[in-house]
Amino acid sequence: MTPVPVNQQQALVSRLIAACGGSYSPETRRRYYISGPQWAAAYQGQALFHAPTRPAIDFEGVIRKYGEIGIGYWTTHDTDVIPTEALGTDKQSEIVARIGKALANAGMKCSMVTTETFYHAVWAASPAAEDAGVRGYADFRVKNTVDIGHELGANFAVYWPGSLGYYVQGAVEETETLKWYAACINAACEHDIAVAKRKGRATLKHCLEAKPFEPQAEILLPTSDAMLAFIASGLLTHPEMVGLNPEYLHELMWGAAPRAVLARALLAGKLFHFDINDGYRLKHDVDIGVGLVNPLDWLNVLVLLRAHGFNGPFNLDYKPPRTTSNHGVFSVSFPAAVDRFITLWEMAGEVREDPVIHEATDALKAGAGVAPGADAKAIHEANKELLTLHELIGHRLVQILLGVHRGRTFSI
Ligand code: 3MF
Ligand code: MG
Ligand code: MG
Repeated sequence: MTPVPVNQQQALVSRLIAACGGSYSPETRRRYYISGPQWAAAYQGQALFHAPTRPAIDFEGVIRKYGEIGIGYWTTHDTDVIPTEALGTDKQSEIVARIGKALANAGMKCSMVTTETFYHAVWAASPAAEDAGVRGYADFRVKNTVDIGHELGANFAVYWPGSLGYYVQGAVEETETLKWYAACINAACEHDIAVAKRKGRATLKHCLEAKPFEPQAEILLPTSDAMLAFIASGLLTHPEMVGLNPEYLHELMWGAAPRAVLARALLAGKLFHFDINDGYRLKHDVDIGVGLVNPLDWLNVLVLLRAHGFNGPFNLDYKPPRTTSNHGVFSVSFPAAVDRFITLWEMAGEVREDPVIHEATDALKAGAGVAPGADAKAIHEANKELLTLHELIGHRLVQILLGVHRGRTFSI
């Protein structure tokens, strides 16, 4: 192939992504409760060891592009769009009004707002620091985010306490820090109740998001299960308003089975919101697009969620790789992530109706019909042929993922 000059590269990328096929129309994409974060599209490729590879892009640009793709909802941190020094001022109202206009022009809604409590130097000792001044400022920030959320018509507020932890052991007393953190969540919920009443709106759903490590060395609420215990600990004044925003990769990062994490959240009635992405077990937060690493596990996750009537929000919290250009972010990265999600979601519907899986599952539940008793050997002997169905179900799921159940075979 001859070299491709830079002025022809976008056209090539656009032609090849069209050649991939498998994409849905913006109208179809809008039927799913999928949200695009401001920070995901505006991510410039930087990290501790990485310089940015993409120029900055403002919220008007992100919202317009999301609208064109057919992403129905937008999410943001307070400081993704409002400079820290402008928070709570007239400048904030001005920016929020501009956001409202941009969303209306793009046919989008704001579904979720979140407070940045990890980036600014003020959070060096976490939002639940020893100093009452820091904690008072944290209360201001989460309450201000609640205000922004109601102003923009959001229904969810997310909290990722990434800086709630430490680098050196013994410097903080964990129970004290957790009580202070609970007081901050309480401040947000209590403020929400007052604002919602004044505005005649429902209160927001407040969602805690866990990540096991990074940016702190040790995190005080490292997993969704730790957060369930925190919600039920008696420290929250409104535990009914607080649930979870699990992130797929954050659970893989500590070695969990994300689907089992989600199952525990569902049983507790606390699966409120879900950050969707992909990556590798026991590695750092690579934030790869949904389905690019673990499509089979993703299929199974969506089977579980469909079985329990969880229809979203699904928040595209991933980072377009630093090899992708700004043109690529909106021509490949976001549309392809949405389309993989929709395909996996619809496939999960097929799994739920698959006659082979139905019959195998029913047979396993019917068992051999031996009377319950104390004879372990007899029980196993009676059931042992049926148990092969576990592997058969696994095979069938892979067939569905690969399209083999529709007759796709290879002959060589
Ligand atoms: C970090 C995250 C965060 C949270 C966000 C929402 C930057 O790994 O996942 O995204 O999702 O702060 O509260
Ligand atoms: Mg993450
Ligand atoms: Mg996240």
